[in-house]
Amino acid sequence: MTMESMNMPLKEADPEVYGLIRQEYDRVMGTVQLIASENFPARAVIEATGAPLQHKYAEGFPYKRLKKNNQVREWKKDGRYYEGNQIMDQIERLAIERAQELFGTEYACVQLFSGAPANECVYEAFIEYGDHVMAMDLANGGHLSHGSPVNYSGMRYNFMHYGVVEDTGIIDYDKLAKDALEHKPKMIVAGATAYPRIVDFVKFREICDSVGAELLVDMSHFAGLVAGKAHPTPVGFADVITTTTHKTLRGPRGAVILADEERGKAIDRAVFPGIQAGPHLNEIAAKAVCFQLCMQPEFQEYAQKVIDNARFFGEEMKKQGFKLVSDGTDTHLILVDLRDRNYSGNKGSKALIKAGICTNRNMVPGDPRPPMQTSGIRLGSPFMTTLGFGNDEFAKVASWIRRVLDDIKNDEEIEKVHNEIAELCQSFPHPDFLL
Ligand code: DSN
Repeated sequence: MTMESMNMPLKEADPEVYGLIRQEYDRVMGTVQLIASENFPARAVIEATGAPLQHKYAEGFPYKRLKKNNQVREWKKDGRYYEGNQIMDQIERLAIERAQELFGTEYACVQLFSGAPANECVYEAFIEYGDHVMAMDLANGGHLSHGSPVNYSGMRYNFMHYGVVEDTGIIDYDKLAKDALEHKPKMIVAGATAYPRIVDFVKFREICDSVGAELLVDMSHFAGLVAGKAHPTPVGFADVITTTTHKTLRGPRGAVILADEERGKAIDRAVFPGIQAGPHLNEIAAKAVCFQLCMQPEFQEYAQKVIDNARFFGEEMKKQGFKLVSDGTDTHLILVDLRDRNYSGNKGSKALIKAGICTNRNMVPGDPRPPMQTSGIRLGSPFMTTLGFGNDEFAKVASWIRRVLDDIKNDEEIEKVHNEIAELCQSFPHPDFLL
């Protein structure tokens, strides 16, 4: 490699990687993206993520906590361990202040690399190893970082899991309240990755108060719907909130933690020096851009459209003969129960991707199959809503899914569906941001 190659554009410096990025763009462009946790970011977010801010180390925060009880942030004091962060301080401050304004909280930490470390930092800040915690069961829609035995959270803390009432697919709040009295958790985690209904934050608060537990809401999936005022907010009920920024928020990959000022100090300490080191300032800049875009009126229209599309899509799926967990959705995602078929969610999602429909297999409540097989498929509306899909298109998608899943070995039919999808996708191109 010559020194000149260091100054070449990607296309010339590394045609192999450039070619793969181009191929990924083409893959996404020619198929229907229904993975509920994925989205296409705004152009300005992509630009900020790729901005030349990656040279700088900026351990610490753009403030110091100097006042009484070390709680109030002094923005003018140097809180970094490296010199030369005057501009980075301004970028991070913008991201923090915009996150606080967008969600209406006193405190935000914007340095989190992703959702799982965000949850890790919250546990580190507020509970001790071995403490009792409660969270949604993975098979009922929870997340690995909510105490799965194969995850750090389940290895360090004593988790008890709650689930849904199998018939209704709704969280079993009565059992949760009863189990909480018995388990005496220090913390209860609300929020999930495959729960199609609105979480009742009032009930969670009451249950936490009844046992003196902290309430952590992980709103990674529905944060964009909250930001767009199309979904109730956990602010005012939760003690701490975590969210990723790349799902319904349409921001860069990463996460934030939201809380009140009082809890901020412990969160700061858990993030740095506790768990993370040098923050990624390019991603923080992109988060600032994302929060600004989420405050625009058109983002509220988008968030409502995501929900309207998911609801309509769910009804169409039912018309096509599918059973949905909880019989529908209030949010951006749908969980299809395939237990009435003679194949797994894995087989179903593999047949769908052959036809150009990208989904993920997912456990359903009471699932007899293991996680690599599952008896369900999770579908989401955010990505295709971003690209302009409405009722007509989601009705077509439901009918394509039926044609594929009614006969998953019929390659001729799968090919026909694939061609129809490729034709429709041409009318909904992704903006091509690759230089
Ligand atoms: N949050 C997961 C998902 O919902 O796909 C990934 O960690």
